[in-house]
Amino acid sequence: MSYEMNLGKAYNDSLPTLGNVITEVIQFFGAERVYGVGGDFAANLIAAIAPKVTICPSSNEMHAGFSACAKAEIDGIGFCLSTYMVGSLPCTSAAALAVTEGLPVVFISGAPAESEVANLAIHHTLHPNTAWKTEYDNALNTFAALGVKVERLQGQRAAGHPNVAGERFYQLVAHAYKTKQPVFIEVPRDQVFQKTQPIQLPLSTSHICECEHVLTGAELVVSAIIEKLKHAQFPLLYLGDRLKHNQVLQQLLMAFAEQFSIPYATSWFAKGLFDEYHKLCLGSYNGVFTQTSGRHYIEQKVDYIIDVASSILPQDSNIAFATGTHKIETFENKTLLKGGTLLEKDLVEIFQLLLQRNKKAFSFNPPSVEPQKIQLHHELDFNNLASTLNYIQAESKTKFVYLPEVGNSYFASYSLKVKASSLGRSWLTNPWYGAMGTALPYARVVAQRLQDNAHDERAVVIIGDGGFHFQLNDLIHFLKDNTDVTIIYMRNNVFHLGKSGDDAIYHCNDERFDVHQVIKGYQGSSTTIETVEQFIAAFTTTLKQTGISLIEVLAKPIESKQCHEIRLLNLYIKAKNGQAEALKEWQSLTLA
Ligand SMILES: Cc1ncc(C[n+]2csc(CCOP(=O)(O)OP(=O)(O)O)c2C)c(N)n1
Repeated sequence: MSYEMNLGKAYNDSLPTLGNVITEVIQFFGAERVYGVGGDFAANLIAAIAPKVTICPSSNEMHAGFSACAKAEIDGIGFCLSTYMVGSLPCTSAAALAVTEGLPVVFISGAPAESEVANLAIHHTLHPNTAWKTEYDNALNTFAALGVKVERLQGQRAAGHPNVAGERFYQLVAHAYKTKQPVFIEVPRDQVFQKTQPIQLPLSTSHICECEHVLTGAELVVSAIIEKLKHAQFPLLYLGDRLKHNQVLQQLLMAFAEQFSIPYATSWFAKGLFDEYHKLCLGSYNGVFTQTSGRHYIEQKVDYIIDVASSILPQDSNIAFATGTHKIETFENKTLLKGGTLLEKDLVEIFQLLLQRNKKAFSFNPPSVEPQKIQLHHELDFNNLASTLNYIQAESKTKFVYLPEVGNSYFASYSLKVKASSLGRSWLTNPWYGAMGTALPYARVVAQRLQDNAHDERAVVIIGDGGFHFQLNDLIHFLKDNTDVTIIYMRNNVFHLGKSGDDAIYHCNDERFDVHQVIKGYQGSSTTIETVEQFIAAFTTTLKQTGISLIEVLAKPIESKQCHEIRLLNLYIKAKNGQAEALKEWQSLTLA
């Protein structure tokens, strides 16, 4: 039976193809770029999507996945396109990152045509030659095992009835958007140009969860907070990373802080979401690891804390590595507003009411900030990298968007003081999952977005040599995209963070390696520096350069050159292991 005979000609004429719907849904969610790698099972998808949405090729599928994660971080949703199995399986690393960091990333994979799924073994499937049956679902099962919602779209089942694939695609993407979790969708290649039921998209993404906020009791919660504020003198807003996708809530929080002069601090994982130069900002707090001037105020003065959108389950690195020094974690007079509902509608309601109902304003005197001290003739290393960059950022009109890579660079970056950028983020990594290999795929996306925004802002990657060599194939994309990036290459010739012993496995580089030849190949500029003064000059020069600029810093993998955060962590581990000297020093640091 034809569609026409079943549902009428007019309806039949209105049917889009699945490829049309997929493209429209991607556009509806605001993704003007998708990251991916092609392949025969993805060819129809590419043909359908590419005329309207740019599909940026990545160096490999894992990097495409990481770039889609970065896109989700800065723009609220990311799409990654790959071919069947051989392409989708390398994305599992990025999918695991997205699960952990709470990122709505849609992994779309081409798949065999429905008519191909039978008894013939298909290339790219997992199939030893001794197999006695075909297996098509390994990728679906693998993503499902990570806790990801998965589905293979299906074609027409009843003759004359158009398929439901387009509607399913929308619902899966909406699920990712609402829950801030990745989804994995396989699209049989023969379905891309088939007709599917037409869908009417909501007016905008903000209409998606309209009827789904069913929690009640906000008035009562607000009364309790107002009562606590009445008795407080030095309240604090402590802001967690679940805020990262919710600009409405971010704006409400800033309005609340400003209207009543209540200072705020972020958790480590929420670093970079708010302007750390704002007069109410006490920086990013993490117990003994905090170096900002706000620490003393938080630990000595604050008498009431509203803890907003931090993790439900305590996360070791975000609570001062469970050293017991995170004063906010153990603070008694605190209201916890974790936010449980879709798009944090419960928190939005609470802060809307608080803005209306609270009457008490406070007078906040920001703690005095000592001018950044730098020693121009000292060697530059991890111990003074952050303070030197802070010195440059304070003076510079250009706003830096930092992309620290996991390794010593990641830890050193917590002492950076960041300015607000047009991205709404000025410090971007995967702080909780902690995967090495993401900084360049992330920086590529950031650099593209900064180019679109055309403000005076710069992507700044801070990366060890091990980390750099994980992913330098992604440098080609900066050249192709004509985007600008400054890379601080902290070269110590070893995988230093976590190094225990001197086995061959820790040696990630070779003394003879000439990074300048590599950068030259990508038409970039590079230099090697030794002192703080040379670094400042070199870094400032990169801000005027286009394309890739790299500064090679000859870092020494020795204790005295490590950043404050790592030295403290090592001291804590030694103290825990019972070393008397370390124990004494640790106690003197934490008993204050
Ligand atoms: C994908 C992945 N593999 C391994 C690790 C473990 N790891 C964390 S830091 C690190 C070494 C980093 O070395 P490098 O990039 O040279 O920076 P450095 O610590 O020397 O500054 C390793 C192997 C990880 N976090 N992620």
